[in-house]
Amino acid sequence: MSNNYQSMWKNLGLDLDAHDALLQVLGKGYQDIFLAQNNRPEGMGYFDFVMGEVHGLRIKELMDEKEQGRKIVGSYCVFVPEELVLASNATLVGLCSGADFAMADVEKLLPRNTCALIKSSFGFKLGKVCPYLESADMIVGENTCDGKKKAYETLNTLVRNLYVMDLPQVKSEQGKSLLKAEYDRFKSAMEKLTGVSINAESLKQAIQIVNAKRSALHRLSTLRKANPVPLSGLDALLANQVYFYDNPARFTISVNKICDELEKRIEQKQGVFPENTPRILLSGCPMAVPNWKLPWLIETSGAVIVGEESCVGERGTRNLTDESGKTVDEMMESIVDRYFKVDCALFTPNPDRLNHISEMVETYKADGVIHYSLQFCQPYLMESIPVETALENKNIPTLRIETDYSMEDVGQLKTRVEAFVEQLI
Ligand code: BJ8
Repeated sequence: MSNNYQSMWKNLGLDLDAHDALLQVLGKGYQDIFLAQNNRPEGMGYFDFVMGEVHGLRIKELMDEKEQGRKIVGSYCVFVPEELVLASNATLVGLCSGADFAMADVEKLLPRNTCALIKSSFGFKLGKVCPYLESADMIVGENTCDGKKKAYETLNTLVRNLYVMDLPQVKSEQGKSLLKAEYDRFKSAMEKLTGVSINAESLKQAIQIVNAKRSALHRLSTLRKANPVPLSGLDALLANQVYFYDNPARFTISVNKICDELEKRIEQKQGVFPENTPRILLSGCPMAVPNWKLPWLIETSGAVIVGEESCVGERGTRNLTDESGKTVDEMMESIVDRYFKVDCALFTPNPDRLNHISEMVETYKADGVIHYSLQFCQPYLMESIPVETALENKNIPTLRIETDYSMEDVGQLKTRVEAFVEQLI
C-alpha cells in the first residue's frame, strides 16, 4: 500500500518513517491475530480489505470528498451525533486511540497515570501518524471523564479547530436539557463549518443512514446467539471498529452480506469454535483500533466472545433514533432521546448499564463476564466492583481485568483468563 500513498501522507504532514513503522506493526499484528484464525466467514474478506487500506484507500476517499468541498469531522466518543454531521453534508470518522505511540513526548504533556486511550490520542498527534486526525476539518472532544475533559485543554494547543461538547453526568430532566442545548449548539457549529443548513429532509435521510448501519450490527449480534457461534468475537469487534471510519452505506451492505453468510452457517451448524465452547460477554471500556489484546487472549484460551458491552459494541449502537419526526425540531428531540440512553460510566448513578450487562448475559447465553477496564480509568474501574458483585450474586462468574495497551502483562493475563475459562467448563 505504502508506495501509492506516500505523497498523500506527506501532504497531510505525517512523519513517513514513524508512519511506516506503525503500519508494519499493525500489519504484523493483524496477520497474527485475525488472519491466523480458522474457518473465518468469507465475508470477513471485506473487513480485511478495509483494514489493509485503512490508511490508504479510505484516506484517499476522504481526500476526494474534501476536494469536492465536503468537510471531515473527527470524534473520540459515541456521544457525537453522526446524524447531524451527515445532515450537514460532512463525514464523521472515529479517531483511533488504541495503541501506544510517542509515549515519551506524551508524558511531557500528560501525567503518567492517565488512561492509555487518552495518551494514545495524544501519541497519534505528537507522533504524526494518524491521517484521519490530520484530514479532519474539525475535531470534537467531549466532557465525559475528568481525564478527557482536562486533556482537551492541552489538545486544543496541538490541533486546529477543536470543538468541545459539554455532556450531562446525571440522567435528570436538567441533564437532558443540557444534552439538547449542546446538540443544538453542535448543529449550528456544523452548519457554520459546512455552510449547509440542516433541513427536515437532510436530517431524516441522515437518521435513516445511521439507523441502517446500527440495525445491520444488531442483525450481526443476534446471529452470535447460535451455538456453535458462527463468528469469532475478534471478527465481531473488527466490524464494530470499522463502523467508526467506513463509508456508512457501504458498511451497512457489507455487514448485511456477512449476516446472509452466517445465517447459512448456522443452518449447517457450522461454527468458528466447537459447539459448547465457553461463551464470554466482554464488558467495559471501549476498544479502539488496534487494541485487540484482551479479545485475542480470550479466544486463544478456549473461550469465545459472544457480545461486547462497550461503546465499540452494543452500548454504542443498540439504540435507534425514532424516524417518524416530520420537522427538524421533532427529529432533534428524537436524537436527544436516543443518545440520552447511552449508559456510559460517566453517568451517576448508572443502573442502566448493570441492567444491560445482565440482559446481555441472558440474550447471548454467556457463561461468564470479563470486565475490562483500562488502568487509571476511574469511571469503569469504579463501576467494575458493583458490576462484579451484582453478577456474582446472580451466580454469573465474573473476572475483572485492569490493563493497558502494552504487551508486558500478556503472560499474566493469559494465566488469569485460562483459569477463569477452566471454571466455566
Ligand atoms: S460514551 S465510554 S466513548 S466517554 S477509558 S477516556 S472513560 S479514563 S472512553 Fe468513552 Fe464516550 Fe463514555 Fe463511550 Fe476516560 Fe476511561 Fe480513559 Fe475512557
